[in-house]
Amino acid sequence: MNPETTARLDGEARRILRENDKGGYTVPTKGLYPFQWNWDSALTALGIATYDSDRAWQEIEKLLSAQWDNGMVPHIVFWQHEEGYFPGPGEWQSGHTPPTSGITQPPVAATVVRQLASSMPGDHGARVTPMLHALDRWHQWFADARDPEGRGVVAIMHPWESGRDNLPDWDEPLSHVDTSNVGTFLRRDTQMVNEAERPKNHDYDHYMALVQFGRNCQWDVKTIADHCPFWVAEPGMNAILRRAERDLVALALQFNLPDIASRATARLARLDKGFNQLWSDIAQGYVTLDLRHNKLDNRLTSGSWLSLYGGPENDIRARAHYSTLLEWRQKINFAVPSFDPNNIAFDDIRYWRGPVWAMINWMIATGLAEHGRPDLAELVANDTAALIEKSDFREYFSPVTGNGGGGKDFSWTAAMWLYWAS
Ligand code: 9YW
Repeated sequence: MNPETTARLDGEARRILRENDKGGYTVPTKGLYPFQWNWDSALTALGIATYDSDRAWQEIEKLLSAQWDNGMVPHIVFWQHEEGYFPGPGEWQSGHTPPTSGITQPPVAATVVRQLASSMPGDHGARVTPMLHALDRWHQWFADARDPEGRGVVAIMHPWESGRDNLPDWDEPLSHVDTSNVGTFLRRDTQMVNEAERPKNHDYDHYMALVQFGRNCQWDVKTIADHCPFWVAEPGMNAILRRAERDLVALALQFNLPDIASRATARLARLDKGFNQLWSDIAQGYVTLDLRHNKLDNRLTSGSWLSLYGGPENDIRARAHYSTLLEWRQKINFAVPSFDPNNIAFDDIRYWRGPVWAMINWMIATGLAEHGRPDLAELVANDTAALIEKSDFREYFSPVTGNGGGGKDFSWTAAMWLYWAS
């Protein structure tokens, strides 16, 4: 990329992050997502850190300040009132101050804290120590609330919890969710973004039925684990948690917190072992397991590549990942699609049914580089940069045409540009 283009995109990315800054936290994008989202915020901190380290730390501190008493860090924090988003605090009824949603999101924060602490000069002990206590409680919540049987994989109780809303993997597990009582509601997202780029109304009926389920049991984790009709373990969430535990162990040792290090080590051992339950011989990769119906979905998604980000992988399986990744790349023009481009359910522009997401690409590339494949990591980084150059800082991109989709001026796309892809 020529230096003028890089400089122009750097300036644009910083402008977006500043404009999306609400004071202590950054919204994913104005209009469509006007609150603090959990993993958006943590990943955005990586971009902010390239020009303002203090502000980057604040992003994580603000997110963790909304932690629930039971340890969960919620997926959305509604710091201020905004009419334009559905479902808002009135639908979630979390009973929490500040108002929040009732579910969590992939726990990237520990990984981000480790990146920040290692990349910025100085002793971060005073700032990082309280964060590590909060992260330990959150990770413990995953173990207790989302894997009460101790089988070594954590479940999600809602597609939104995975951060990958309308992945085809949820279609079958969601078909068991009764939507007859959801009533009518007004979606706001399709008033702002082309309908063809968003989940369908049928999906939203199911999303709202699960919100209703959670609300009816007051988000009680035992009732959810025992009875929620959607209870699914998927490789993206589990790989991200494994990495987060690994990073928490390293941070706890570095900052001399042996109790946290030993708890995180024990949780990590269980997760590393349990992850194997998501392996599919048919798909030659890690796939979604419907825990309620004990059924593996033998289709690969971008979450499947995150196993390399989650931790060390054996050579045979790692080689299977590399060859499938290259095979996918030959089918489409930009890596890495969020769903298998060979599959009938692939849709290059509909949200998580095909499009490329910059922050997932960063995680995939990180895993590839750590497994001795800097060539593949570079391919993923170059494709990400090419997409941004072609279509600006959109929420996501078509792997076929390179066109952007969803929201514009998106924080985590801007952050990934500044931190990694530029
Ligand atoms: C929701 C904000 C969020 C992301 C998710 C994405 C979408 C909707 O937007 O979710 O309500 O959570 O799928 O990953 O965090 O950008």
